[in-house]
Amino acid sequence: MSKASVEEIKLESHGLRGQLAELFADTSSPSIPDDANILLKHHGSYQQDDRDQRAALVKAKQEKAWSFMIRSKMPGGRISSEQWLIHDDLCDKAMGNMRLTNRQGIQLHGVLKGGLKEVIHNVCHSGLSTMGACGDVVRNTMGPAAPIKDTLHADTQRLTEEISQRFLWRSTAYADIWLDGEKIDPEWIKDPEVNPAVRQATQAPEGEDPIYGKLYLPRKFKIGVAIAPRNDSDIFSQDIGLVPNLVNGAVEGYTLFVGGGFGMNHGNLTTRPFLAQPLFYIHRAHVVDAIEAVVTTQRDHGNREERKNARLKYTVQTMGIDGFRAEVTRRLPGIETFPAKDIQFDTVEDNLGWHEQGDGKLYCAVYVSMGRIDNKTDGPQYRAGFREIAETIGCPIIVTANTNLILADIDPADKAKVDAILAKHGIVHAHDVGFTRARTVAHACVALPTCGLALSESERALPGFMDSIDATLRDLGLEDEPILFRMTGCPNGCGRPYNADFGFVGRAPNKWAMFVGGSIRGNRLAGLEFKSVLGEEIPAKVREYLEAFKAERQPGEIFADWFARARELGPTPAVEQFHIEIAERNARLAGEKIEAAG
Ligand code: SRM
Ligand code: SF4
Repeated sequence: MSKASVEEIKLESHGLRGQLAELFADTSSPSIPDDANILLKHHGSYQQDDRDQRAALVKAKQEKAWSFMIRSKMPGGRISSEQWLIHDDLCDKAMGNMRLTNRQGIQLHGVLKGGLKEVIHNVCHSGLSTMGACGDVVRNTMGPAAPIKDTLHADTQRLTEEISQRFLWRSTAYADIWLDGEKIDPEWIKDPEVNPAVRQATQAPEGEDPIYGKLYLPRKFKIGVAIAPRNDSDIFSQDIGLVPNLVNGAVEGYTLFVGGGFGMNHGNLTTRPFLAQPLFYIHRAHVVDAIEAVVTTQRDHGNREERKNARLKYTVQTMGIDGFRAEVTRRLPGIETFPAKDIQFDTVEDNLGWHEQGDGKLYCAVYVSMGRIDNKTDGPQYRAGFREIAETIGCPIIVTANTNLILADIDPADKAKVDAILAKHGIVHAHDVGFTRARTVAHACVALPTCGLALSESERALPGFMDSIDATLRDLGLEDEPILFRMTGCPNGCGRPYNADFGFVGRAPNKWAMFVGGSIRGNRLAGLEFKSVLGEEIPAKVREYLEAFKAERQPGEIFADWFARARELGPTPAVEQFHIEIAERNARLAGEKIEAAG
């Protein structure tokens, strides 16, 4: 589908309505046309087909095995136990499981066309929404996962909700199509604050969207908030990253970073990952207005001719950061902006295990393998375990950006009970794991069999590779080192591989490009080390780097800093000085290695 036609489809959609209601009422076909799928994304769903079955079905000249993926939006990853149980029930309408996403959302895969309306309806009635979870709009806003009860965490969570409110697309189409035009019934929204998204959407008047206009944004748009030094929402990979600044016990303002983004195409040097750059610091009262100024600058200046170059990162590069800043501040008349604060991060990891949260209660961050909540026959029974916790403990639950789960607000008297439920279902958390996967972040994007863009396996492959890599780490005595491993099934970069210590990027079945030299802090891009590595070669390749690290590291030096020193990149400096150098290095390596190979 060419870029122009996507723009035209949005323009003519009457507030993203199109023919979706009619298409989903039609039971004669299991699928919808491509142009309808483009609109459907804005409603939080994608049409997919089962890639495991595709070749055989095509060969037999049969219809592909069509189904739909549905993505629930939860600012800062917050979900109540009641909402969790509704999503757990909905797994039975999907593939029997759900997938935590690395933007703190939840995906259900494999929902059949006839069941989509019921599933979206139930997500909404749980008090969450799928509206704007995908499409050319602002997506789910990420925030610090830990439920610490202090001023900073309260404010960052409030900000994720304010952002979600402000940038929801406005049209009654969503309510008309999925909720039969139903207006909010207070009976099913226990706390109206819990579900501002649906409330606002159902009450919004038809007509041109006040922020997005008729064309919406040129491309998807992502926002994340983090509290230094924990960069758990990976802010340098976001279109806008935000970091609060505390003065005299109150949040005075936020530093904004702009123009991060990871999608690229193998061999297309006009596309590449970028880290976000500092824009400015602004007082708290003006933060959401400043975000709107960035969003509308992208709306008006983003590339609407070529979708591959339409993300904010290219707009920032084209305008230059100074020109971009000038345009954004022009849209904030009378509002003062200040130089960005110097912010240092130490990790993108989750703080796994049990912790005090500051109000006498506890939280427990539980490792979830690849974010897949299912009942494994030969492994953890995540679905049953978390269901039992939701039913018996009834605590708030938080999805982290590393696709782990936090059980929040636990009474210390219930700690043993929670541990017993987890243990009963074979779910270990950091205190029991004792090997690298608890310490090291290892994430893979979804890829096969559902992702239509996958060139290789990812979620189904990484755990196997990590078993070998874990063994190596233990063998070398490096099992407690913070090292970030990420994998994707194609260069779109959903698993955020380009700022990992090791990033594996799918090229073809059982072949990955291997990037090395990002950072556990999330503030450095990795470089392409090998254009194509076979799956069976991955553990040995990784071992070479780990052995060199062990031999050459200085006392206390982490992998990311050793790599920078060994490659004469220097110690990791502030992002603003470093990102251009690394982006250039990446482009040079990509040019030498990818282009040469064709
Ligand atoms: Fe993603 C498209 C899954 C986070 C960059 N992404 C897709 C689609 C929808 C495939 C498609 O377009 O047909 C994938 C659905 C697979 C499936 O079967 O579920 C998909 N992306 C995911 C998730 C589920 C991966 C995960 O392991 O959790 C994440 C959902 C987050 C959410 O809740 O919203 C997900 N995707 C990301 C991230 C990471 C992030 O946002 O922090 C990125 C890189 C950051 C960025 O956006 O630059 C990312 N996804 C992409 C791209 C490349 C965008 C670009 O600028 O080029 C695509 C393809 C596209 O948009 O054309 C894509
Ligand atoms: Fe699919 Fe590629 Fe994203 Fe993985 S990185 S989920 S293969 S689009």
